[in-house]
Amino acid sequence: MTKHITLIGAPVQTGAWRRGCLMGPDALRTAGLEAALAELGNEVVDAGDVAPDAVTVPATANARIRDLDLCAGWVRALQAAGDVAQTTTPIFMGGDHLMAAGTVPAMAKRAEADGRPLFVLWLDAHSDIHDFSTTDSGNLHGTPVAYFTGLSDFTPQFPDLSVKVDTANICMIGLRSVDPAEKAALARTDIQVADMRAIDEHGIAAPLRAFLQKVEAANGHLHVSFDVDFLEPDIAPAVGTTVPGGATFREAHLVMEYLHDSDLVTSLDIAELNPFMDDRGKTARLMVDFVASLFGKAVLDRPTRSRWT
Ligand code: 6HN
Ligand code: MN
Ligand code: MN
Ligand code: MN
Repeated sequence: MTKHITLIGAPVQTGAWRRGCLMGPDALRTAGLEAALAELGNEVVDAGDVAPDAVTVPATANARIRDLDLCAGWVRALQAAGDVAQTTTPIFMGGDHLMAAGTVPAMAKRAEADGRPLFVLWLDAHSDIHDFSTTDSGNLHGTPVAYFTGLSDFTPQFPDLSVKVDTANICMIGLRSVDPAEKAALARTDIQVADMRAIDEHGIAAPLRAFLQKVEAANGHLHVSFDVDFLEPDIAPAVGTTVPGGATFREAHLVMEYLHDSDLVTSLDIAELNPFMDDRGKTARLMVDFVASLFGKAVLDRPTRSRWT
């Protein structure tokens, strides 16, 4: 079925310590994202890049937090940018993972307007569930989950959220670097977590299948937030926060195929791509390949939903 896809560039890099994620959207364009999706029969529009709002916000008690004004400007601008994609499938081309503090609330609002709950699949080495007081690094890409779930208060620096994501609707796959405060925060929630150990023991399909069945049963919207560091650094070096022992090509590819076959995905983030760290564009090209698989590139056609029910 033809999907109407809107590409939205989110060149935010102030959430990360290493600079370079601002080139992420252009690297994905250069690697041919639009053509790869169009070739599969999708209608694709590149809406260009979002720019951050110019805002000055009050300082937080934690003096380590970096680039707070610019980060707050990005969160505001990306929440508003989600509105342009009301009836299409947006692909938000990041940008560091702070982007999700903008994109996920926008998609939650959209789902609510549709009378449906939003589910979030978080593919990442990290849980990104710090808040303004617990972050040691001061890098705000480590905080979006605590914000969009309402687990911590981020006001008045970030907008007050009218719609929050229910923690029961979140599944994190690929975790292998979780700070102590994040571990404690996760333990207090019902977020489903499949860390790398669980994947080694049971495979990557089992937790994904269980989650997709929940999304389906609830008739939910599904937002996928794909942090490049979910992947093994050997195959995806273009990321500032590499952690060894990530998802293999085969594992990540299977996730993409399941997501496609489920026909449940309503929006996608591509986060943390830092082209400055890439090896002849190989990570950008790999991400294009994965996104193409999510949107229908397959060796053999399988009936929709056949792989996970
Ligand atoms: N990401 N937990 C570390 C921190 O600095 O708070 C790493 C965060 C990584 C964020 O990968 O999107
Ligand atoms: Mn640009
Ligand atoms: Mn992340
Ligand atoms: Mn990460």
